[in-house]
Amino acid sequence: MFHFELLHTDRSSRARRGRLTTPHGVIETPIFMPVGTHGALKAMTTAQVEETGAQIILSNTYHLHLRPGEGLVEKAGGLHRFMNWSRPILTDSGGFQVFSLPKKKITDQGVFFRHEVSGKEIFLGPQEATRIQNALGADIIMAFDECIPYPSTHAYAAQSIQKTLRWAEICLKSHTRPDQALFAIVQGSTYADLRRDCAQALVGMDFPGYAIGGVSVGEGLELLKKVVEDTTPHLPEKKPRYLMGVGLPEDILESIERGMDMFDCVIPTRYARSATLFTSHGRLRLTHRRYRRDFFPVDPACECYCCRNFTRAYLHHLYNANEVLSATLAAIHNVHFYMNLTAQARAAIEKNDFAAFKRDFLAAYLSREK
Ligand code: PRF
Ligand code: ZN
Repeated sequence: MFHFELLHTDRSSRARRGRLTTPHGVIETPIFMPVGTHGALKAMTTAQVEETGAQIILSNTYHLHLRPGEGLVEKAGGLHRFMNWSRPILTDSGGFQVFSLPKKKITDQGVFFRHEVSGKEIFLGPQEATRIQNALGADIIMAFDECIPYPSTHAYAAQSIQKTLRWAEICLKSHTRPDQALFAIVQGSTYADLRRDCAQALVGMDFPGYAIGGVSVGEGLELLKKVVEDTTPHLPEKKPRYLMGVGLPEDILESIERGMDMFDCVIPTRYARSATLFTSHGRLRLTHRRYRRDFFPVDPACECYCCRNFTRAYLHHLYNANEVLSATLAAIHNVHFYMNLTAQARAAIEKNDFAAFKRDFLAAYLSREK
């Protein structure tokens, strides 16, 4: 039911071309997963998400547990049917969302926090996170981990990975659905020895996939690259590798080059709502006056629904008029841009040409900020 095939490794870098088979279909890697925190990609219908070419989307245990509750989602026939998305879904465990809450109490068992709306005390731990994800029914579910802030001391990070490792074992034991793949998460901050220890211990537990967590917490691209380089040598070659919460196009390309297969981030949909659109020649801020009479598409080279049908001047107008359609059209374009980015990366790996592709893409993309 779940199977990863490593099809090819680039000859010019460590980039990999793979294929992940799940109960809801096949995912060609490297892949970017757009984020639908509450069971929806903000401002998009699932038909629009499908048209961008998205192969898998991400949703969140923490948010769906608080509202509407996994019991209701289960009653609706699972998350796929509830949100009318028939392709694969991955749910994050909440191990990042709860740790970013302002008022929480972390113990060896899990995390206590207050319900955002009702004020009720809630507990989330490895057993709870796994039970909730089993009820939601995503194809890939994540272990409950501790994502610590950057910077953290070596001593604190070392203690924390012990907790993440204990929790990973509990997740493995609590997991009841063979039609869902449970991925482990490697933590260890920016310390190479801790990343190695954590990865080796998790690999010993034999998960079907491994994620690198604890990144995109303000460490910057140079340290992100170092964490990936410190961790991947300790991960199995033949299992998928997921870099959590990453990122900008340049972060994704650098990490693909270092052997990562899967990515997720709110950036394409979030930036869409603040008028920032990605193009092959850099980002556009469509609220700028210079687009008032610009009757070109957002990206003349893009084949998305937005670029085929609308102009920069029209989007500029929609943002000025506060029309919700601006968010929809921009999200369609931005998600399509990320899908196209990873599709081009896959094609380049197949041609053993990833390094040149990355160089040329970044040269054009970073050439100007508009
Ligand atoms: N752990 C989990 N989800 C995550 C992360 C993590 O470390 C990150 C990295 N900041 C994003 N999403 N469970
Ligand atoms: Zn477009």
